[in-house]
Amino acid sequence: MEKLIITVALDGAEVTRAQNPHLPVMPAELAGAAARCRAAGAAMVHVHGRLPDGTPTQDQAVYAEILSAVRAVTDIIVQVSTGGAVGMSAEERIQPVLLQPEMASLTGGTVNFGQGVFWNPPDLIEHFARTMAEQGVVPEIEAFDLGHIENALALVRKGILKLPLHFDFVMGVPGGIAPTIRNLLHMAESIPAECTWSVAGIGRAQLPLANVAILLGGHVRVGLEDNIYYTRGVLASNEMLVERIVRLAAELGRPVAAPAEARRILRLADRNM
Ligand code: KMH
Ligand code: ZN
Repeated sequence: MEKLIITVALDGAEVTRAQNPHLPVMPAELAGAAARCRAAGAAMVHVHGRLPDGTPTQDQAVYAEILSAVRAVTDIIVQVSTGGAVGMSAEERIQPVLLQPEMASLTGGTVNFGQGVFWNPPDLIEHFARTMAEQGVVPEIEAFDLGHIENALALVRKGILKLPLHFDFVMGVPGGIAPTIRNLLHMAESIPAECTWSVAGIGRAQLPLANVAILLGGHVRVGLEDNIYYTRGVLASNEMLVERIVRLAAELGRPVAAPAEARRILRLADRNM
C-alpha cells in the first residue's frame, strides 16, 4: 500500500464562523491553517475563496492571494475549488483554474445539495476539464454519487480526461450517495485500477469512512468544509481532524505521505501531459 495522503478541506463555501469559530476565511488565515495542517501530517489542502464577511467567492484575485499566502509558508499541494457555492455560474466557478494551481476539483455531475441543486451538466464538466488541461491543472474528480464516476470515465473515452485520474468520493451530502461502508466499497471498485481515490465523509460519517479508506489503501479528506465537529457537541479545528487521522493511520500501520510523496503517488508531474 502507498502512504496515506491526507487532504484537508479548510473552509468550503457553506460553513460559517458562527457555526465554528475555528473556520479560516481570509487568505492569511487559510495559509496559517494550511501550515499547521502540513505540520500535523496533511499533504494537500482543498480551498474555497471567501470575502471578508465570509461570503463565498470564486474571484480570481481572492484565489491569487490565497495561493501566494499558502505558498509563502508551506509546500503543501493546493487544490482550488471549482465547485464554489450552489447557484454560481460556470464562468464564476472556473476563475481560479486560470491561476494554474497544481490541482482543482472537478465535480462529476449534478446533485441535489440539501434544498439546492449543485448544477454540473455535461457541457460544464467538459468545459472545466478542457480548461484544466489547457492550464496544466490536475483535476480531482469529485464524485457525489456513483454516476459521477461514469461521467468522468465517459470523458476519458472522449479523450478529454486522461487516466490515471484521482477521485474524491464525497459521501453523505443530502441528495448524494449515502455514507455507508458498502457504498464506499462500491465506489472504490468502480474506478479503473490505476486510479487513486480519497473519501470525504460528511459530518459524522467522516471518521468511520476515513478508517475504512486507511485500511483499503485509499486516501482521506477531512476538514471543516465537510465536518465541523470533532466528536458529538465538540467543535473541531482543521488541525485536530488531521491529527486524529495521523494517529489512526499510525495505529493501523499506514504511514502518512508528505507533500513530495503525495505528488509522486498522484503522479502530478505526469498527469495532464
Ligand atoms: N460547495 C459545494 C456546492 C468543490 O469544491 O468542488 C461544492 C463543492 C465542491 O464544495
Ligand atoms: Zn469544496
